[in-house]
Amino acid sequence: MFTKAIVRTPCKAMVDGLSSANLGKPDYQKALQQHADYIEALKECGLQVTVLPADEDFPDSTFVEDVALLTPRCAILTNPGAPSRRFETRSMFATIRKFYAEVEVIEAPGTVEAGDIMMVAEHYYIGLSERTNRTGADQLISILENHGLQGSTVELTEVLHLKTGLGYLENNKLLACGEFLSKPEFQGFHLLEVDPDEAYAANSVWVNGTVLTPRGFPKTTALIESAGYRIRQVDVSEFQKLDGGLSCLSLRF
Ligand code: CIR
Repeated sequence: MFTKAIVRTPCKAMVDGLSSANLGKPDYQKALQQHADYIEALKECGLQVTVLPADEDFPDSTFVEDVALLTPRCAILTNPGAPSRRFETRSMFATIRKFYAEVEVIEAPGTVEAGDIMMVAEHYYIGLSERTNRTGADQLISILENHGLQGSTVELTEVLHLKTGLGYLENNKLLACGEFLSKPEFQGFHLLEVDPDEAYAANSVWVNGTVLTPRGFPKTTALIESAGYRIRQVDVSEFQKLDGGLSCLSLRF
């Protein structure tokens, strides 16, 4: 069970965030409203939410998930592979120190963005992507092992981050789309196959028994419901325009 979450209010500069989505620029006022509802959804799932102020220096800084990995045993500050996001970690360090006595750090030339990391109990799957390199993944695995946890890497070819196409819903159930459906490392899971038309909804998030899903993806919502989960839909259309999914908007721990 998670008890806490960290989020960051989107900044006005988000309209200039990184994107390959071709869905147009986000509407900032709408993004603020959607972000407020996202916070409400986390609270409904029983989490105490720390809301960090908008940081205009970093257009993508609302996607806090990428800059840290918070586990039950240790906290790790990442080193984002996107140059414009690299120093988002500075202010996150101070925040994390309030919750963890020690913070481990991924160091250059290693890069890691934690959207590439999927936790399955004590095992962490790490996507090798344009943002997370082998050196970063190796550093991460050795930090995890020092804390009695394990990690392994997964090659990505089609998506931005590992969790762009995967969502672990606990109980061995894994939402998966595209390239992940056939990867050998995931064949032991009960795969819930996300329709390619609704690929964005593969990034749904289990929070204490409820699954947060993006609004507007009825087939995936029905699929998750039929697997026995309670659903809380959240409209995140303005974040989708920046390639950001539901998981990217919070650190849950
Ligand atoms: C980026 O390209 O870095 C942001 N526009 C979106 C980050 C999404 N984060 C995630 O998937 N974990």
